[in-house]
Amino acid sequence: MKNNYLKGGLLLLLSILLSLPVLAQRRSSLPLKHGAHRVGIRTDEAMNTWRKHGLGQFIHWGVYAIPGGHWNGAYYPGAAEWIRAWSGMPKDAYDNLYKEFNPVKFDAKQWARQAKDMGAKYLIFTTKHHDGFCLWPSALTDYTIANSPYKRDIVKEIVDAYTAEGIDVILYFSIIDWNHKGYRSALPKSEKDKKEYETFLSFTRGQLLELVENYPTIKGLWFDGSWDKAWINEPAFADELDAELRSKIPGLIIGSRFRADEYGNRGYDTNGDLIGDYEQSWERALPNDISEVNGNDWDCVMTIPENQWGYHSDWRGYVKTSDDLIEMIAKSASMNGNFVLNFGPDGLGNIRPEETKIAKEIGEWMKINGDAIYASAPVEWKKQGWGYYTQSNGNVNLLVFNRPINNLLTIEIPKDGQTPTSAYFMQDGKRVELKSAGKNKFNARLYHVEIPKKFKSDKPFTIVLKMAEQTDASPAYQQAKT
Ligand code: FHN
Repeated sequence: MKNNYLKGGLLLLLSILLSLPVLAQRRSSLPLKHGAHRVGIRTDEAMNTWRKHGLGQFIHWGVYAIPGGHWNGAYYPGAAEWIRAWSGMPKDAYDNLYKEFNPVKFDAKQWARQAKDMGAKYLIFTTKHHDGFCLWPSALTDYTIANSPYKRDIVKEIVDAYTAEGIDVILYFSIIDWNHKGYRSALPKSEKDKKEYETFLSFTRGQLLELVENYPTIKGLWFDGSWDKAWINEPAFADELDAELRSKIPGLIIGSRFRADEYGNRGYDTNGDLIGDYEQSWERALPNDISEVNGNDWDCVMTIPENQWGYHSDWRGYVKTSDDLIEMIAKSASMNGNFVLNFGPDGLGNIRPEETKIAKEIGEWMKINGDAIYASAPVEWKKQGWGYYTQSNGNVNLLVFNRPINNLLTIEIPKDGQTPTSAYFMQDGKRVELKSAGKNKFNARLYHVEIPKKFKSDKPFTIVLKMAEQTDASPAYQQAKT
């Protein structure tokens, strides 16, 4: 098969390289009951599909979108979805907001179309944030969409609309629930406290079972708010629930933020192994280098302003541009991660114009350059200042963000690496000159790809390197010669 050698060879090398740091960073090998149940990445179909997504959309939506970061004319400087925790807003007023939640402009199909146009392959959707308000008609509490003027099952509409567009859905669920009487943040102290917390645990289990049973097409659960001492102190409960949820949907994906081991270690267990299917700690930050991901699958969840997830009508500070975000998408892909961009629709169900503009610009770029992102894998060549490498379809992609003044993209290939044979622009297939530039003192082979002077682009662009093919006949031919 075409370029199978490059693909197979590099993937094999990659899987060896990716498994090494995991082993290297193991701290101990204590027998743990509730630690990681697997060392190394999951290689089943569901996870292989997730790994290829490249780009996802996050949506934070709930009653916090009504105040949109303001109360009684005062500006809340924190993340809008946390406004209930602010002394400037009475809790009662917040807890009654659901009586006004009537997002008449909400159109799940339109949101899904926009996400598809942006190039998102999966969605993470908040079913319940820390305030406890449920966007599905949970039978276990009255604090749900069913008791708002809107009434409709928003989670169902979202799951159906996105699934129909071919976008996988993962449901976000906050363990923290400020609305439930039994919820505790600190360790329950008295017997009464403990009993109440038990009601909370069984409520949490019941709600999660509702989600997997009501929406069986979902691909995963994305947990948040799992840092409370009370929750960390329940490793057996969380571990059993984890298994129970997985038994309901084959292939269900659960990241590293759900549970802790019996020593209270979250994310990575006491032995240093990742708990869950992928690393979930890359929030509003990207690794600098692939060595920082420890060979694990990972995704990065990112806000457009510095730290606003839910709708805040007044974004202050630096707001990322589509160029900033596109670079993050490329950087994530170059380190084998998915990039997930957050949207915070307003209280009526409108996606704000700034987000729509960004979605459009990202989508335009992904339409041209998406082959370098989706289903791509990292390339173990030395990083260069002009941008990022990925490999896909047997080719190596050069994602150019910083065009050099001399128009020469330098490539350094390790002495036993594959040889590039030609180069062309991904956008139109036009050939670009590829020249050998000798070797450096480490014996790495140098190449220059020359960007034509007349080529103009105000967006990052991709140059594809065709690699020398190893045909099935070559080994036999070589044997015949000797
Ligand atoms: O507290 C939340 C925050 O509001 C937001 O939902 C993010 C998304 O990853 N998670 C928590 C902070 O880690």
